[in-house]
Amino acid sequence: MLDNHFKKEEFKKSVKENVKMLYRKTIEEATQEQVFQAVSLAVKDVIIDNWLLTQKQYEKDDPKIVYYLSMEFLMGRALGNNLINLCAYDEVKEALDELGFDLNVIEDQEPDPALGNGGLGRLAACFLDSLTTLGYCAYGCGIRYHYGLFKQKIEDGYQVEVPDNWLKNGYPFELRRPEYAKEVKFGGYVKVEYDPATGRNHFIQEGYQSVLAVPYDMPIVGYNNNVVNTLRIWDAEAINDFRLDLFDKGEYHKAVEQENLAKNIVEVLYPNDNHYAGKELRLKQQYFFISASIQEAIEKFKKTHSDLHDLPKKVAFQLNDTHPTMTVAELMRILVDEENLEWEDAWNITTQTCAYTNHTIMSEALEKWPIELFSRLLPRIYQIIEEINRRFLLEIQQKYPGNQEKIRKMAIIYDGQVKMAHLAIAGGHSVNGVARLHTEILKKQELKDFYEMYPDKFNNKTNGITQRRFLLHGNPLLASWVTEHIGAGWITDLSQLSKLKVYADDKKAQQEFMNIKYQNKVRLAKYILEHNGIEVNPNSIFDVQVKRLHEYKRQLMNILHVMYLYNKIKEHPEMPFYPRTFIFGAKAAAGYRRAKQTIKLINAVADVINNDKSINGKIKVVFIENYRVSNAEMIFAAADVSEQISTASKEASGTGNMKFMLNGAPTIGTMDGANVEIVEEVGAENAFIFGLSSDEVINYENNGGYDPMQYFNNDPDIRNVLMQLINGTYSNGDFNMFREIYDSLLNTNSSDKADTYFILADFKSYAAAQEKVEEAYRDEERWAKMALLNTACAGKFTSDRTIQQYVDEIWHLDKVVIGK
Ligand code: NBX
Repeated sequence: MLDNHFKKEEFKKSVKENVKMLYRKTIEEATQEQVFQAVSLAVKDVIIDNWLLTQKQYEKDDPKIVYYLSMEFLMGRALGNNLINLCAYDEVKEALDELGFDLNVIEDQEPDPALGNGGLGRLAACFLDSLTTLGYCAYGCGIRYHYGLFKQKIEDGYQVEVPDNWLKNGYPFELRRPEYAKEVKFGGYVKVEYDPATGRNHFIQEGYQSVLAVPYDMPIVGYNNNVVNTLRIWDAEAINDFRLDLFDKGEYHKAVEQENLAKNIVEVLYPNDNHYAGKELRLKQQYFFISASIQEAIEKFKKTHSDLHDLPKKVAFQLNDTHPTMTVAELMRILVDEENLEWEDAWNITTQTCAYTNHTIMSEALEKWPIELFSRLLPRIYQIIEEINRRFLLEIQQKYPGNQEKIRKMAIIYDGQVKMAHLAIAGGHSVNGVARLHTEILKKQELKDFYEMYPDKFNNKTNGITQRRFLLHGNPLLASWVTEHIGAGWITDLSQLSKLKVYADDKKAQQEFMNIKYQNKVRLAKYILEHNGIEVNPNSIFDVQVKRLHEYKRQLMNILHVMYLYNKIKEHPEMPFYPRTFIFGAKAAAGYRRAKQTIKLINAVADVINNDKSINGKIKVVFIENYRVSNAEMIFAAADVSEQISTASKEASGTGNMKFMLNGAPTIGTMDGANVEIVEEVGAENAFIFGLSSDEVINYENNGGYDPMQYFNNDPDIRNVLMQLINGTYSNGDFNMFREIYDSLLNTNSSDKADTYFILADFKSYAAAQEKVEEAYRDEERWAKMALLNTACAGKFTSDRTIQQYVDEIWHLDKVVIGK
C-alpha cells in the first residue's frame, strides 16, 4: 500500500504539481510555508485513500462506534505525525532533501492546532491515536475554535497573550463536510401540545434562535494499519446569511443576532485549566457541539438500524469531563421528543450508552450552572433535567428514606444550580478516574455518596500517552537505539520496552543512552539560545518542569528552591555543586493573577541568577516561551530530571510525567496522581520521592492544624527565601512586586488560609530530594542505569493500554481490520 504511494519520484512530482496548482509557482520559487501546504496535500491524498477504505470496511463490518466527546483536542502538528504513522517519514525526508528542502523546517511551518488547554485535551488526542492504531471505530467530536489556546509572549518577564489565528493560511488536513450540517436551537420557550391519538404530550420549542453546525473532518491515521478515523470538529454558521423572512417581518435585529450568535459561539477556546468560570457563551459552546454530535450519531445509527433500543450495542458516548454532560439530556430529548420513546426506555438506552471520565478533584473546577441562565438558554433541555432530577431524588429517597442530607449533597438541581457532575454520574453506566490514587480519592472523598449508591459504576483507567508522537517522532535518536536493541515491536506494544532492562548494567548501552540524551540536550540548548538568547551548558543537569501554571502544581516551590540554592552558593562559593539548568515552560490562564505573578517571579529570578558572573554559571534558569505540543516533544527528549511536585492528592494523574519517563528522565515528585504507579513500575530507588502523602494533606484539609508560620519562624533558610520576595532582591528594590505571593504563603494580614498547597511543609524534603538527585547524577553509571530503567519500565504508560482497558471494561468495541 504505502510503497505504491510513497514512491519517491511520484511523491516529488505530486509536491511540484501542488505548488503549481496552489500558488502558480515552481518549487524553486515557493516559500517554505507553500511547500508545507503542497507536501501536506500530497500526504492528505494518500490518507484519503485509506480514509475511504476504512469507511468501506466499517460499512461492511458494522462495528460498535465510540464517540469521544470533548471540548478540547490538543492535537499538535499533524504532518510529522501522519508521516510517522504512515511509515513514510524517512522516504518523504529523502524526497524533500532531493527537492532542496529540509523536512524539519517544513514541519515547523505548520501551526500547532491548539484546540485544548493542557492534559485533558492532550489525552483526547493521544486516545484518538491509540484507538485508530488498535483498529477501533471511533470519532472524536469537538469544536472548531477559530482561535485556539493563546500564544504566550514574555515581555519584561510578564506573560502577554497573543491570539492564535491557526486558520490564517488555511489548514491543509481538514475537510469541510457541509452535507452533514445540523441545526442547533437556543432560547425561546416550550409549547406543550396534547396528542389525543397517542395520549402523549408533545414538546415543541418555539421563538428560538438557531445556528447551523457545520462539521470539519480531520483524519486520524493509525500506525501502519491503513485505518483512518475521524476527528469531527463543528464550526458555526448562520442558518441563512440574512434571513429574509425576518427582514420582511421587520425583525432586523433578530436576523443580525442570529448571525452574531454563530460568529461568537466558536470564536475562541476558554483558556482555563481546572477552573470553572460559568460564562454563558461557554454553556452555548457545550450545547452547540453536543447537540450536533448526538444528532449526527443518531442519524448515522438509524441509517442501518431500525430499533433505537439497540443503540447501546452499537454506540458508546464517552464524556471527557463534565463539559459534554449535556449529552445525557440531549439524547433523552431526541429519544423522547423526536423518536417518541417512553421515558423509561429512553433512560435505559441513555444510561447504557453514556460514560463519564473525571479529571480533577479541585472544587473550583466543578461545573454548576445557575438555573436562570440554563433554563433561559436551553428551555427544553432544562425541563428534561428537571425530570431526570425528580426521578433521581425518588431513587435516593427509596434507598435512604428520610435522609435530607443525601438529597442536599447528591441532587442534580440544588441551591439554584444545575450540577453537571451529578448529572453525568446519574446519566451513565460508568464513572472513571484517571489514575489509581485519583479513583480511590473519588470513591472515598469527593464522590463518596455516589460510590455508596452505585459502587459498580466506579472504575479506574490510568492515563497513558502515545509513544508514536512522544518517542518515535519526538526523539528519533532514542527511538532508533531502542529498535536496534529490542526490535520495532515497542511502537505498537510498549510493554516490550521491558526487554531493555537487561542493558541496565551494560556499560556500552549506558554510554550510548547518555550520549543520545546529550545530543538531545544540545538540540534543546540551540533552541533556547535562539528563542531566549540564553546560553546553557548541555553538560549541566537539565531539570525540567513543563505543564500548565497552577498553584497546586507548585512551580512556586520549584523557583523558591532555586532561590534557596542560589543563596547557598553565594554563601559558600567553595561548596561542591553540580551545574544545573532549571527549565520552566507554562501558560497561565489569562485571568489567573497568582499564576501570572509566578511567571514574573521565575523570570525575575532567571534575570538575576543568569547575569551573576560570580557563580560561574552553576545555575541557569530558563523560562521557555509559548510551551506547546511541538516544543514539548523536544523538551521531553532533552530532560534529565522530571519535576512532578504537585501537592499530594491534587494532580489527578499527570501525563507529562509519563512522557519524561519514556524519554529516560527520572522523576522528582510527590506521591500524587500517576507518580504512584510510575514509582511502582520503576522502583523507588529510580525516582526521588518526597513530601506529604495525600492522606496527610487531606487530613490537614479536613481537620486543620497546618501552620506555615512555624516553618518561617523555625527555619532560617525558608525565612531568608521568603524575605527575598519582599526586600527587592529580585525586583530592583520594588518591595511590592511579589508581596502577594509572600502573603499567600504566610498570610500575615488576612483571614484567608495561608499556603493552601503546603509548599512550606514540603520545602525541606524537596530540597533533600534535590540533593539526592545531584548525588545520583555525579555517579555517571548509577545515573545512566536509572535513566535507562525509566525508559525500560515505561511500558504501562502507553495510551494503547489505557484504550484497551476502556474497550474491555466500558465500551466493548469490535476490532476492525482493513481489507479483510
Ligand atoms: O487532565 C488534567 C489533570 O489536571 C491531569 O492530572 C490529568 O492527567 C489530565 C488528563 O486526565 N486536567 C485538565 O487538563 N483539565 C483541563 O484542562 C480543564 C479545562 C477546562 C476546564 C476544566 C479543566 N473547564
